[in-house]
Amino acid sequence: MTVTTDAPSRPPAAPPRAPAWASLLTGAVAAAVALGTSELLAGLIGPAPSLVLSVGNGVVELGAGTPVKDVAIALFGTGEKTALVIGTVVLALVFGAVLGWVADRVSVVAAGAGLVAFGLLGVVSTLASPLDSTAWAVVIAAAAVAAGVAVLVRLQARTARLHLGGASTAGPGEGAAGARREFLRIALGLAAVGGVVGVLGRTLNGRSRVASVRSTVTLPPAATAPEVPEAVSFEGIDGLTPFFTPNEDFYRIDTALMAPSVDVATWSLRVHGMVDTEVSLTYDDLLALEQFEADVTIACVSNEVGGDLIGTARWQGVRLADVLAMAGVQDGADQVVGRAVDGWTAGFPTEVALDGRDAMIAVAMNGEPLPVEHGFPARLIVPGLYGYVSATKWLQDIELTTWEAFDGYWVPRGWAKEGPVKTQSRIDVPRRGADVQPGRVVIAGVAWAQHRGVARVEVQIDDGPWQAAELADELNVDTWRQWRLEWDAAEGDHLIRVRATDADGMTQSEAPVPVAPDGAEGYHARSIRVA
Ligand SMILES: Nc1nc2c(c(=O)[nH]1)N[C@H]1C(S)=C(S)[C@@H](COP(=O)(O)O)O[C@H]1N2
Ligand SMILES: [Mo]
Repeated sequence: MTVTTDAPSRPPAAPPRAPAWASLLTGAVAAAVALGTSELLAGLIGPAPSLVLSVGNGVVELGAGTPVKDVAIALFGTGEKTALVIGTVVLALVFGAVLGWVADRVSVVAAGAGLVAFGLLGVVSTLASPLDSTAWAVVIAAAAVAAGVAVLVRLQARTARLHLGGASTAGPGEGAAGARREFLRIALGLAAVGGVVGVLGRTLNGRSRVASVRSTVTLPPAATAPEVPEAVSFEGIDGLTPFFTPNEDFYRIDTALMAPSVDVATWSLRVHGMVDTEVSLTYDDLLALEQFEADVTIACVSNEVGGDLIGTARWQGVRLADVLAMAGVQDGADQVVGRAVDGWTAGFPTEVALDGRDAMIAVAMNGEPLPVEHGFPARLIVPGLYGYVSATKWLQDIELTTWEAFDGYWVPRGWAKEGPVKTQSRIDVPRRGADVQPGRVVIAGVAWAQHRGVARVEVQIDDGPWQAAELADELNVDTWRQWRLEWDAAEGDHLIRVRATDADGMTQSEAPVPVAPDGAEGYHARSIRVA
């Protein structure tokens, strides 16, 4: 039996359809060019919303608003941000592919409308963001959609020829192959242009500019700098968390998909609300005020038992109390609200700012101007409180108000209004899955009870008694303490548990409690096999 590929006798039917793969590829390439265009324009214009970031931000905003409170904050770790951006790009390409199919099977107009809708989604997503200029968002989305539509129309015209190629002069096989090769060359070429232009846009964007300004900042010397005795750290315990967390390893949590780029030339910090005189400080003003340094361990309320959303840094800055005194806090102003350039807010009791603890407007972290991700040019650090109620990064505004008059960003989203850090302890070594040999084994980790201080850490192995661990020296009540215990390990499976007691005599509670609404509770445990 012979199979004919092109029956000459068949009557001419509806216009030939492009193969599905070509339709899908056409749409995906159109989407890639649109995304690339938007990234490039956003990069050229400066800190302006690209389609990817706007749509991604919309997703973040939706996520933050859901009743799934436990996941909400956890979503904003650095890794998840990359995942979110990649996810947005992949979804956009898939959506584009569908539009390519629509263009060939339904109508090009319908497909074009789909691209316009995606652009509109980007614009709508920027509406809620005070950082993004809506005008620029419209310009960028319009240009991106136009580029996408142009590519879609031009490539789509070629997908028809792909089919015609089969009936052309040189014989069925060769004509089709030639047309296919040419189509692929153009489509993939355009996709590559979209990708290159997109990456270029990303590198051009404002963040690299703020980073270069940041590198020219000279920090003023601090009037007071604490001594750090060596005995705050144990020597030679491989895997034990270092006392100071290097900036590059410091956890990052925030709702910003891209860290805001703040131009220190135009930035100022405003102190207002229930004050006698409004104060406005430029970056230079802030650096000219008396500087001090403080070592503080900050933690995220969404840190799970045993988690690593916690770190210790040497912060430099101005006492918050000094700046509040310049403004003159009025009676009844019992809440301090920090507001970031992107509109994020956090509020805490005024009392906490004035009770003598090292609450500060920080400008430096571990001897460097604040890294962009950690709030450049200025942020709040309040020892003893979780970050979500206190540690406003990219700070631009401090408002004195009443406790009832305002709720910070996370409060209406289901998190507690007050966020004192809970006493916790963590096992660092032996590491999970480590191969432990019988004999002398060092168990070690860190414990924290900010602004109260850690008084005791105890370790339990299997059903044995709670044994007192050795504590490294305390630097101050606002920093964590390392602890260790030597153990003569016997072969077999073991469970190690740890618990800390703060200087008020309160031992952390054993019953597990989830992170929402005000921080996890429970003992960190690790099971290990000794063999
Ligand atoms: N502007 C802004 N500041 C913010 C946040 C945010 O989402 N936006 N998140 C807060 C939270 S929840 C925490 S735990 C700390 C984390 O600070 P880090 O990223 O420097 O570790 O920043 C706080 N400051
Ligand atoms: Mo947090």
